Amino acid sequence: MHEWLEIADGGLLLWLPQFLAPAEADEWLSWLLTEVTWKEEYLFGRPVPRLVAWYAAVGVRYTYSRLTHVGEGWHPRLAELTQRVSEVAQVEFNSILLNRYRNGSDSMGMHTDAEPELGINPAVATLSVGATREFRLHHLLRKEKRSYQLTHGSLLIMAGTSQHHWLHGIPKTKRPVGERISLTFRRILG
Ligand SMILES: O=C(O)CCC(=O)C(=O)O
Ligand SMILES: [Mn+2]
Repeated sequence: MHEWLEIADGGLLLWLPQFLAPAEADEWLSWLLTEVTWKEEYLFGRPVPRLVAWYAAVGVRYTYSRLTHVGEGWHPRLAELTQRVSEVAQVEFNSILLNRYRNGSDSMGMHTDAEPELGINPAVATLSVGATREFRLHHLLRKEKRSYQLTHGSLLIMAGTSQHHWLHGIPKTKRPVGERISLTFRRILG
């Protein structure tokens, strides 16, 4: 099966740079740009530096950074993609948080995905399409760092104890970059 990489303190990573073939990734990028209703999200009265969207079964709720998303149902294409990613991760994902980084000024600060509704050692899978952006992982206590270039069509899965010991995020860049969309798959416990 797939080769998971062990990182400090029981974290696990699976990196599949070509999860989607280039043509399939191109098709997803244009579909997501046109079919998804992208929203601005506000945190403490200020817009976060990216656009977001959320898909899950009706009524599934996810709260992060004091924002609650409630599922309004699946698009069949996204349900099918979730199934594909779930098979690789060996986890039944039931939601997707999508992030759209319009340019190098859009970003996501270092954080953990450790919300209680994800359970103790959640797997979180990130599928990327569009421009390549850096994904950073910093150990919370050690000086250890890791960095992945999340390329068009790539899949990165964090599992094991990753969310207890490692922060992750997408830094801003001054390099001119086009749009990137990440689809982050999670299992919200009922
Ligand atoms: O865009 C990414 O690759 C990271 C997204 C992320 O960490 C999140 O949505 O929690
Ligand atoms: Mn995250």
